[in-house]
Amino acid sequence: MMNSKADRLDRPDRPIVPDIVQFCCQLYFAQEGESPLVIDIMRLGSLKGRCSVKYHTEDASALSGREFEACSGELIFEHGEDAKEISVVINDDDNWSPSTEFRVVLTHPQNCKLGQDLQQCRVKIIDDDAFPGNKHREEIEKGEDAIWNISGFSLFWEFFRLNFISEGMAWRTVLTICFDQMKNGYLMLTLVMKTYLINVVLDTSVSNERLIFPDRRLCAIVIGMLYILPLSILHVWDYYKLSLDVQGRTKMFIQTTLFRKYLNYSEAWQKLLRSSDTTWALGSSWIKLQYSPGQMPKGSKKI
Ligand SMILES: [Ca+2]
Ligand SMILES: [Ca+2]
Repeated sequence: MMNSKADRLDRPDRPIVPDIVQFCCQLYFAQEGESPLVIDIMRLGSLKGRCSVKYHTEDASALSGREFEACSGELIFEHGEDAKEISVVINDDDNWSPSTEFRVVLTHPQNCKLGQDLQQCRVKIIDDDAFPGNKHREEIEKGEDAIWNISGFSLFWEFFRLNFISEGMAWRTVLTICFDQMKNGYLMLTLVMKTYLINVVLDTSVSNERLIFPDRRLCAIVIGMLYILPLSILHVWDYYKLSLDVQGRTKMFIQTTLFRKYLNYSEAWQKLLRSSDTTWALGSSWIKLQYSPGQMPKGSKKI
């Protein structure tokens, strides 16, 4: 049986063994916006004298400045103190995402040592937003029948917004939209050149004053080059666009976020989904995975 705090302080005969400072558990959960998250640190041992540890947060799938605010500092345990707290600000947003996590790490123990297995802990941030956005949250929470009543364009726009703000998608999308206009420009150029070639260059009854160069042959050669040279630029762009892979990244974003969402379901929730449904949802659709809170099995916990 563990001795009381007073017993431990009143036993001078106890051999000098450094106190242990560690987290109370390996995993903490925080709901988006439920801030600050309080993380408990405990000190085990004689509690004699003063000891201290430093702490800091480390990014993982949750990034500081986005899902949470980074923090660091020093915890000083005075004589007899056996508990401290760390407060971490958890941010809230309106963007759907899977659960993300970051780490809090203890370092630099002074007059104590760190617990072997609990010198760092993970913090899992549970997303509280509807897919693909909160604009249609009410209908989405009512279930599949209500979802079908949502305007298709509005739903698409919400998905586009979600996809656009995902990592690396904004500049790729803008670049693709802008540079794809080169094909429209080339089409316009060829239409103008065809008209000019037929109506002016090849029609010898037309006055030479309308030629861009004094010689008709030279005009034809220049027009021919203007047909061919832009094609090489368009080809280079098409080749580079393959590496941007906007379509592939969109699919990957949905598949990875859905899979991570599924892995964070409680056992009761995972039992609700047949493996065939999961495979189908990951491969072609995702609507089945987004259950509303009202559909949660009794006594289960969505994590
Ligand atoms: Ca939120
Ligand atoms: Ca969110």
